[in-house]
Amino acid sequence: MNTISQNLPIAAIATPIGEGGIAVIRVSGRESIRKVSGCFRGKNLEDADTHTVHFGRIIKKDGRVVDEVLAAVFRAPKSYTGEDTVEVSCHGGVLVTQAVLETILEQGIRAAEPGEFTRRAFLNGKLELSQAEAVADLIHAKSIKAVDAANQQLEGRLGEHVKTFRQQIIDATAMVELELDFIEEDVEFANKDQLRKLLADVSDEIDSLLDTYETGRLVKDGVKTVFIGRPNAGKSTLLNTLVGTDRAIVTAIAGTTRDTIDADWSFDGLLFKLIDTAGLRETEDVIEAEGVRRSQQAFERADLVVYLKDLSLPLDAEERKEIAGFQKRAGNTPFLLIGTKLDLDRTPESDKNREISGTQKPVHQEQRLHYDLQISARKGQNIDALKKAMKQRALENKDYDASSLLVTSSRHRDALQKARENVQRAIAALDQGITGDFLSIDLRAALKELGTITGEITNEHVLDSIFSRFCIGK
Ligand SMILES: Nc1nc2c(ncn2[C@@H]2O[C@H](COP(=O)(O)OP(=O)(O)OP(=O)(O)O)[C@@H](O)[C@H]2O)c(=O)[nH]1
Ligand SMILES: [Mg+2]
Repeated sequence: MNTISQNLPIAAIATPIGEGGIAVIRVSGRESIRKVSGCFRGKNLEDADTHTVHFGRIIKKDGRVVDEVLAAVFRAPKSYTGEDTVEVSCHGGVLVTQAVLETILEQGIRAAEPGEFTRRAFLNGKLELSQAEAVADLIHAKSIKAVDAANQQLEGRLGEHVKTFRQQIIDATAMVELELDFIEEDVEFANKDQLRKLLADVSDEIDSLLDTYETGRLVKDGVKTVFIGRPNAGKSTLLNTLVGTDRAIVTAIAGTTRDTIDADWSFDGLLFKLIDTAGLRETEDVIEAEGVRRSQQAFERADLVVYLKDLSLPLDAEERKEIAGFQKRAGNTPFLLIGTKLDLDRTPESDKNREISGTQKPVHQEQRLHYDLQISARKGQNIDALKKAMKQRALENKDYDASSLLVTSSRHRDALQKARENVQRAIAALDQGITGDFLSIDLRAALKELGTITGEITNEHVLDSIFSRFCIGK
């Protein structure tokens, strides 16, 4: 006998809708094996052992054959959901799969909601909430690094960390509350120094986990990388070079790109969401002006800014100011200053102009600009170095690999931050000699926050929002 209480059976197509070799229909819940048997001609599935596969036919009530299938039987609690489960593999056509599902539903089984199988797995204790979320992350992963991060979480490593923190706080709470119980007798059980150290350690550990969020977010969602610069600097050419297709229009006419253009590009397992923008200049043209406004907007939202400067043109004072302005406004956002068109000569004409202008010294001004790299997209010069620099700068040389545990979800980050705030409040209370009952309130609040990560503490609203991200059949 298993201890899992089984819900009414649900069914859904678990594979993408389309033409393929096979499609899988998943059925889970109380009496799901008996109910599927009702439309399965072959071995009686009710007699089948767990984890066995059986050939047979799905038949309508009137005896008409719908498809030849394989039915895999998993008995509770040893299944994904923890409930009795049948997975029916049928031929992978759109209509035939639908017909098999409908025939199964006619046996008194309900169509599943998005993520309902995983939700049941969570409710039945097969997965913690952070692991269930990792399943969605894994499915939606758009880069190998995102797959690695999701796998770490799926293995339960985040949950383990959080459980350690919880245990430490439970120990601290116990110390505080024991003292409260004997308050009348004026006994001091909790060694204040020991308690303080315990809490300070937890706070530090939560901090180091929180530190991984910035990297985690970039790994999971991709690095929003904006190319900005003057018209004709070679922004669109660089975007096309990286993605390997003519995604953006390139012409010798300044002001070619009017709207921002997005393209996904992966390098070394990391996803970059490249954004090509309209070249920055004052313009009377209403459409171009709107484009320039959008360039600025893209800049504001970027995780990585790449400013492109055409090396074949002189650097005027205005652009120098503009670059400095962008660098300043970028603040902590990584910034790369890239010289383009390295294959072209820096025209003597432009140097001459500079001397003639007289307001500046006749030195080659560009030498005074510190370029991170000088490239030629046309000749492929330094493009590999640029790719590496982009990755390095985006992750700010953070030391992490496939086995690193990263906090990738803002829900988890928020809970960790709140937990840390509560722990710090408790430390402050301790330092101020505030009584134990207040301390205990802060510590219990911290415990509650941590409990929301693993799902020990949750509510329907949170679960609905998490599982709505899933596909039907997962
Ligand atoms: N020689 C040379 N020409 C380049 C290079 N990169 C771009 N160009 C040329 O420079 C011109 C402008 O390139 P684009 O990529 O359209 O420049 P952009 O920055 O997107 O320009 P806007 O969209 O107008 O802001 C085109 O004629 C390109 O062929 C390069 O590395 N070397
Ligand atoms: Mg362009």
